[in-house]
Amino acid sequence: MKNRRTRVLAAALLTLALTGCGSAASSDGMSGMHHGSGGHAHATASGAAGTGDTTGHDMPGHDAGGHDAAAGDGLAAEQGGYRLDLAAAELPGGSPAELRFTVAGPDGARLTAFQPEQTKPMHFYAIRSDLTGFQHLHPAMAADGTWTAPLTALRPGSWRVYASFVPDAGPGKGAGLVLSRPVTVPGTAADTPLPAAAATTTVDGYTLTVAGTPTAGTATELKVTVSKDGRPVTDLQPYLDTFAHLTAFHAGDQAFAHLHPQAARSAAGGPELTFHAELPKPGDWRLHLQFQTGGTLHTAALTLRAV
Ligand SMILES: [Cu+2]
Repeated sequence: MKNRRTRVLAAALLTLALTGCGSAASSDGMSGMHHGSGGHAHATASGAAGTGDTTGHDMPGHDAGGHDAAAGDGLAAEQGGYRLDLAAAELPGGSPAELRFTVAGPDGARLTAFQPEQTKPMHFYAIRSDLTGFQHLHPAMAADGTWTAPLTALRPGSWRVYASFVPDAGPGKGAGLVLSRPVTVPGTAADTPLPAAAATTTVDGYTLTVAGTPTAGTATELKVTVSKDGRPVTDLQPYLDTFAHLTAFHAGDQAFAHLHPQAARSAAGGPELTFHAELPKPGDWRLHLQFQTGGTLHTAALTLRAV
């Protein structure tokens, strides 16, 4: 299985290289940082997968790739010697809460050196087990390596929080990682059924239409078209150095994927956005697509089925 997995990844990376996904970099002084290598490495950096967290998710049948699959699904708390530690495994519900966390490096010391990715040294996400309540934050780090994520009110239930970053020190320097841990919010609240897979969704008057069916484990091109009142939208503003930011969470186990835009500022501000989908496993994924117009950030959600 490992060889097969390796070949699939090699093919995916070749595709990415050829299509220039990694060239999404930027004219703002970050060009020394290869966006592609940082952003995609979470799908390729294998090794000590799944060692830090054995609770909170099940992986029925250990699908294709066996434990290798964990390397690219964001469900491990530790990978390549880097470990995410939360100050609390339980947070109060119903009101904003600050979650402090740290990243330990392979030498055991707190990591304080991070490379910016999409303009930020740390991208932090929270999602409830029913894939509602999406939050995407950019925490601030204190000098001692303690990050603080200001979460908005969480509904009671089981949550998962993800830290996506690129170490700038240690053996994993320059390779992007996504680490996560479960967080419990005491109390009871009903789960929201996952909306059925659909090609279209609407947010704030904008209609987004997704074309393309991702195949799990391979790079698939996904086109998103934005319209408003039946007309193509062309005034998308850059957000985090791209015209849209797309993350996906897998129904059932909350596996994570960040879909990278094919082009950043070189592209027009709509109506069409192209992403590389690299979804690590088949099934339903809840996509959260963030884009900006007129200085306002919009977050659209859509269920997409990977085969
Ligand atoms: Cu972010």
